[in-house]
Amino acid sequence: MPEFGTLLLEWRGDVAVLTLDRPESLNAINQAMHAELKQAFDAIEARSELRGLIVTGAGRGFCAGQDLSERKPLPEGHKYDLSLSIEENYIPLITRLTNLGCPTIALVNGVAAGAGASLAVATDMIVATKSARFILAFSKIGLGPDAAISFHLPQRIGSARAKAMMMTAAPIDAATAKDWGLIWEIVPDEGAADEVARLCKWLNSAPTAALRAVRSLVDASGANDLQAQMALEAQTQKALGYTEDYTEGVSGFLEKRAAKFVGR
Ligand code: T3D
Repeated sequence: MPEFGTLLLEWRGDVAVLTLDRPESLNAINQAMHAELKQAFDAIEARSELRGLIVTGAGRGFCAGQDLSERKPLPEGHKYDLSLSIEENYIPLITRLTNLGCPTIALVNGVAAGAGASLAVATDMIVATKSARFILAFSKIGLGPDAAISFHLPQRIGSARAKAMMMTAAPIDAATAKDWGLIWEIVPDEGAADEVARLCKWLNSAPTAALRAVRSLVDASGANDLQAQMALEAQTQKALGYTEDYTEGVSGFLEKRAAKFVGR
């Protein structure tokens, strides 16, 4: 298991728990964290049995986005080319997260701002603590949205709310985020660790291939027409029908006992 300075990566069974660990800056992503995120994803993707990923933050924040102390104004006549960092860091990060062969969950334990909010919204499911806030802070520093938030957010909450969130950078609290369908569940502030344990237990005993199919189907539905989507559902059920978990799930039902899924 690699040792990191800006992250913690631990395994709970076959579930990876990735904790952003720069609490003094609300887990803002600096160059060191970008590099370690790449190594962490190398380790996660290399795992032979992978049944889930939970991303969370240390301290009172989830992630405050790009570390702005690395974007101090340059001498006269010089400017940053921000596309370099986005292409080098954020696009690979979001691509790897959304392509992972297991369900992904963000446990948003505090403020999620800028690309930190983008990271959370790119997961399959968000659970947030009561005092969590989502702030699309980009416009506050004269930037537009990035790290795929302009793709994911309108899908989650509709374009009117997404545009207003991105234009105003107004903080959205957990209750409003739940009301808008951005997050699945709210847990007490002091309950984040228990929630990670509960989610790990669920993911370690879930039919992983079936959950992965949910993401693939829902993601494909935006581009498919009805017939194409139903055809994809049929092909997906064909593949799932061959899994050990389907045989076990039906056996469990018929024998009136809880199914013991192995994730295959
Ligand atoms: O550049 C590129 O590569 C392009 C890609 C850009 C992607 C982006 O993410 S752009 C958006 C960057 N993020 C922000 O603009 C958010 C900046 N932070 C804030 O607006 C506020 O900190 C929060 C609303 C998130 C939280 O406010 P609050 O009052 O709860 O906490 P605070 O006091 O502002 O922050 C606590 C500490 O964290 C503070 O340090 P200090 O004063 O105690 O030494 C603060 O400076 C630090 N911090 C917070 N966010 C960042 C940060 N340090 C560096 N970078 C940050 N993004």
